[in-house]
Amino acid sequence: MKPTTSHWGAFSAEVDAEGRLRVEPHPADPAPSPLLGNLGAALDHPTRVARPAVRRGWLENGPGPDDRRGRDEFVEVPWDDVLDRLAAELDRVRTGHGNQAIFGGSYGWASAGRFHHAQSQLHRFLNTIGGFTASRNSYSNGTSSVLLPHVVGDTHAVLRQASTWPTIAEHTELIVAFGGVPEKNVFVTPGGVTVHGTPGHLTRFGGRVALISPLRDDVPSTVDARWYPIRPATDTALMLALAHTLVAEGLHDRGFLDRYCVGYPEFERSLLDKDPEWAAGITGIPAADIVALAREMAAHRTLVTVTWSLQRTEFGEQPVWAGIALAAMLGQIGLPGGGFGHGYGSMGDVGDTGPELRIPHLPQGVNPVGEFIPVARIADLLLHPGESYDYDGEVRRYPDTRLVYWAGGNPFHHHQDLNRLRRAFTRPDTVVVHEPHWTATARHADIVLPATTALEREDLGSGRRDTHVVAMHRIASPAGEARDDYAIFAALAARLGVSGAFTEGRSARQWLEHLYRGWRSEPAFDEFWAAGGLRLPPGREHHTLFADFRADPDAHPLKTPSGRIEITSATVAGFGYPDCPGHPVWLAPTETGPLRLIANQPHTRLHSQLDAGDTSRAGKVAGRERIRLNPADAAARGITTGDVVRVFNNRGACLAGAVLDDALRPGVAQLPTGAWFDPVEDHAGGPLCAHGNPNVLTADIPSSRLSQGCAGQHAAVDVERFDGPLPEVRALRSPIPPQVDRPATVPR
Ligand code: PGD
Repeated sequence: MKPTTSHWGAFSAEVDAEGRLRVEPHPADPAPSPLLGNLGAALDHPTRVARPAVRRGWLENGPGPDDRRGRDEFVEVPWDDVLDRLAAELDRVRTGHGNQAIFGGSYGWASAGRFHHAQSQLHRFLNTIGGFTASRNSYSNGTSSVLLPHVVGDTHAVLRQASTWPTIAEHTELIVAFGGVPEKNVFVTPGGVTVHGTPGHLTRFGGRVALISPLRDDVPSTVDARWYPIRPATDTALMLALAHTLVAEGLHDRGFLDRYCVGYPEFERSLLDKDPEWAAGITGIPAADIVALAREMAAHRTLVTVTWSLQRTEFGEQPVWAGIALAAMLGQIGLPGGGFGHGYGSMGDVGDTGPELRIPHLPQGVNPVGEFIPVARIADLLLHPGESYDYDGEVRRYPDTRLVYWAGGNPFHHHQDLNRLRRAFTRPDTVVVHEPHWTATARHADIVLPATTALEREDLGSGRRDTHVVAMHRIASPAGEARDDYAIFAALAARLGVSGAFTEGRSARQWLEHLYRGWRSEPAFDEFWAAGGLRLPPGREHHTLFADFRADPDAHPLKTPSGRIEITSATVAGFGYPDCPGHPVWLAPTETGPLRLIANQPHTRLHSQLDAGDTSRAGKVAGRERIRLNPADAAARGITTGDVVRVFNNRGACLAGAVLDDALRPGVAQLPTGAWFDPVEDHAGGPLCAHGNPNVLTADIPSSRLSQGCAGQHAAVDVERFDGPLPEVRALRSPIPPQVDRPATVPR
């Protein structure tokens, strides 16, 4: 058994005599992730891209816009040939159109491993050939990361210096959890997590939890929570009514608001008519419960937390900003275990206790092209070159994109309104994808280069707040002709005359040694490697910026224009965005429908990764992604558990396998993200995903003009039983026929 790690945990593994992967969790891990069960599919699975492949239309007609992308067949091409063609195409685009015509944002989670991190490799390579148009922010918390600097001056302080779970256990009496603290997500931290402490902390928490979510299981079953089954996308209305009650009953902390905040009076004036009866009509939470909760919050050490999913919606700034305003009114910001938290249960490292150390990483160089897009505007970038849009007080323009290069991400999983994204992907001249698997993104590319998985290469692995740095050993040899992203870029760099700048003359193993030595001298690299990693010194309790601010706001001002918490921001007000005015407001979702779909993170895989793995497949119903429905909504539609249903709206439709569950409030359906998009070309009822990807239903709209963040968490939909002939799920097979005659060379 050899050590390695993944975004969902460290483990040892080996391939047994029958070619099966045997996995043992890291001995220090008290709660190994169920996602380890998916790893078998990372080996020689039929969905692995075995050899470089080029779309027939691109091979025959050359680069150019093409609506056959995603529909055309692929031809396998030898490595040298495909690399020659790709190098020539990169050169054509950069010399003919300029480097900003290359979109290399390439958003995505890729795999654990600091050196072979796919985006870092791509960005370093593109920087050595003159740069690229980048993307900014994330699909995870891209709305908050633009808003928070205006409100508290710092994103890091909120996301990475929250009270730790041990502090919460000691001090917090009440957690008011907007979006809950979903256990499924705490197994994951980008880069790796060796000791999963959060599940145990959650189970042991002895205080009270108010769970505010349409889903009862948004806290672990071991937590004794009081469930407030709120209508989706109405949390801000509830927060405003809680704030209204605090004012009406004189329970707000005037001293804190005067000393540490600006813009409270304007906000308070806006609360006048936001009483609990008003909110009850919007949220579905009885007025008496709202009043009682507000009183309880004022009487105890209270942590107001908001999950990242709440900001992944239209007007997603509002619940975050209103949550901060509410916590400020309670006057507990900066006290241990009190105040505001963001992302508990959204990711493993929020509230975790590991050290906050900078671990080695691959330098990416400098991008000479200044262009970027907010990450979730990818379809607009391709569909609307030259058009202007608002972003955080600026008016920007989309550059003209000729070549899209993706490594380590799956936009045909992560983006909204996939039918629109398909249209957007017809526009560029060339789409290049490095992928271990035939994902939907690979199937929408012109050039698909087979990448190794983390099991097939050596690396250094560690995540934020990880307790260990893992010496990631090679567990298996590469599937088919897969190559490391590094090897692919090194070969392209050689063709483009920038080999030295890209590789600095190092092999992959030499890079690992180089990065490690630049980070620490003891133990020596060989010793570290032989030991399988090293345990990092324990971290101290996070130093919280808000504690210093509370102690002396003049000596430790926030980085906002006023140095204070901006409950009203003159800067944001000055932008004049109706969808994100100068202080938190209630804005009703623009789309309504018979059911509100929650398209949240799956508990059977990380995003779309390893959807063909055992844990992921075991969670499916009738081979499709599982949709949960409240029994009353199902009964009204004649649906029972195990039925295949069609989930639809005016953007698209998908099939899913129904499960009835009263853990959902009526009127709500839940279909997690990540089933590999499987479009049925000629379905009579319009475009249909046979497999259950909810992003055919979500709208490609930004959270607001301020942040342009992803709003994919919700969609207005309806559901009906599907009695027609069932289209087969083809996404978990290879698109290349097994016995195809592979040409040794392809005529040019
Ligand atoms: P992954 O499935 O992790 O999804 O979107 P993201 O694109 O990150 O994709 C990573 C891809 O990288 C996989 O296909 C994997 O095979 C590939 N890969 C892994 N290792 C390597 C490697 O070493 N080299 C190469 N070349 N490829 C590799 C996630 C995104 O989805 C996120 S972060 C969030 S938070 C969003 N959440 C939602 C949501 O809540 N609701 C909706 N509707 N949509 C969302 N989309 C977003």
